[in-house]
Amino acid sequence: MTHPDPGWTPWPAALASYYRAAGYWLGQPLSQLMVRGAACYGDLPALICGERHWSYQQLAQAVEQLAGGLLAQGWQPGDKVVIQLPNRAEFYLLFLALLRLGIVPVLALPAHRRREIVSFCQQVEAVAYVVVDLWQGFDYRVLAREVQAACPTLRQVLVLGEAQELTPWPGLSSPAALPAHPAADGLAFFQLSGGTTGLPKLIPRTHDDYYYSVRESARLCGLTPAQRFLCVLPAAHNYPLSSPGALGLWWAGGCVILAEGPEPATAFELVARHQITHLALVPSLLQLWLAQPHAEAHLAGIRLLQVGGAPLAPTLAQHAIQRLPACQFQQVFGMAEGLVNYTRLGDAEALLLHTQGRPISPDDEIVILDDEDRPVPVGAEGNLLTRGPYTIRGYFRAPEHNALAFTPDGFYRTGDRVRLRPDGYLQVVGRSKDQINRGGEKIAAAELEACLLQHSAVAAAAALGLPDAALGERICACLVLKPGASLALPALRRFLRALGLAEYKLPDRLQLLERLPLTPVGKVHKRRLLETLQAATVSKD
Ligand code: OOB
Repeated sequence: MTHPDPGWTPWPAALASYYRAAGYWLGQPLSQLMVRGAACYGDLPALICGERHWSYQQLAQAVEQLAGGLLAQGWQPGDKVVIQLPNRAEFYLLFLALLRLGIVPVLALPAHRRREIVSFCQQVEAVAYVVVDLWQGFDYRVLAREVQAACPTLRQVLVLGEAQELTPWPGLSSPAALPAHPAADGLAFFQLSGGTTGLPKLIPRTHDDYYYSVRESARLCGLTPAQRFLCVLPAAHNYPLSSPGALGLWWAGGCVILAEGPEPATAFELVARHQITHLALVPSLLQLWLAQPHAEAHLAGIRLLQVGGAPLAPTLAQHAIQRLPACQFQQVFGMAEGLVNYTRLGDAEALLLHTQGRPISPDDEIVILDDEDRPVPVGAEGNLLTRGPYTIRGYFRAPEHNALAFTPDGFYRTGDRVRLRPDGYLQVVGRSKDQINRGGEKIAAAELEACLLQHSAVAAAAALGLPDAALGERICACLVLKPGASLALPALRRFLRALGLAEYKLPDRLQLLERLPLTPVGKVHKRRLLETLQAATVSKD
């Protein structure tokens, strides 16, 4: 019998056996996390969302019942479903129920819009799309109708809240008829890549690989049932989901408290009300939070403060360590494709300030190469490549891109420029990939450029990340207009919004130019462009 191409690349059999023999892959699906949670931690608090509370026992039961409800609606193991929910308990309930059923979710972010969602639905041939009715002034049902019109495979749009003519959130059903847990070496769900290409790529994660990263992250972060984690970043993102994130907390017996967003006033209130001990922030949020009046009083109960997702200035790290002396500070340098690095609890201050930690696993293979793929001397700067027990071997259904993003022997080209110190710690010094990191949110320059070029006034376009004191980087659209055409930033943003591009990808600044500088091979010379813009800004100041 021939098997249809699953669209994703498993690890070679010999390596898979090794990861199993080494105890990294336990052969348990992620859905066991809740079964184990109920057995080990029963009545301890597991999840709080607004006024609603779940113990481990209750959460496990709610997941099983929701899974029953989904089955009753005709959802089946192997189906692919795009889920886009804000930080509400239903996100976790649904995610865990889908894992339990072997239904494969794509974890979209609330900020995504038509362009991204249609692309996800089409790539996986999703049979369902799950949204909230309204959130932050945006009506996801309107988006859902547009998505439905563009995606013939979608049979159902499930709505949390007022469903109108769409399908309401399923009732809970007896779990008696649930199928067996899914196979641990199979596809569990899709994370999203920050991307470097015109369309966002999907990251296939298996139960075995993800569960390993969750357990080890929880262990090396010293998590215990006493830990109370406030999730302020989008819950679907790899960092607050698994590094160690909500899943790590549930492995360790702690409690996850959901915040709908990262605004300091609401977050501080939740920190106090729920005696939060653990936070995972991006550097721009850390800076914003520390700048609030009485920040150290609000954060005095925090025992573990993680910062990652974007470059962190050592001065800001030092500031945090000084102002929160009772707290363990940790840098996290990770990627949805797999590899996650942490500084370790108890590391010397120099390591906490000046490195982005070291990998989770002794079998995370790290290679630093120059631009000709030759190894650099120890401690020298180069391109980070990695391979290991929880780093993917290829994006979903993307053979051409995979040939560029992975070496023939399976190393992932992260696009990050780093130094590997003799002690195994990494320092991120920059990136070679054409991506903008705006406060931890990743924007593929090529995707934005493809959208810019669709505007009738635009002859040539380049998207750049300009250094920014608050966000790390801001997006600048550098455009050459067609003769006689004119375009201003508000109109450009409106145009891109109408194309269905997520708000965080819209340019913060528009720079009109006579021409774009080119490299000898005719590509836009982004480094030169950046230098020109920075020089112009400095001379204006
Ligand atoms: C996390 O994951 P992604 O997939 O949103 O972004 C990954 C990229 C990295 O390749 C790197 O360019 C950048 O984000 N990055 C950092 C960083 N952490 C991530 N750059 C400098 N310093 C850091 N500490 O961002 C992510 C996933 C899991 C855990 C933490 C972050």
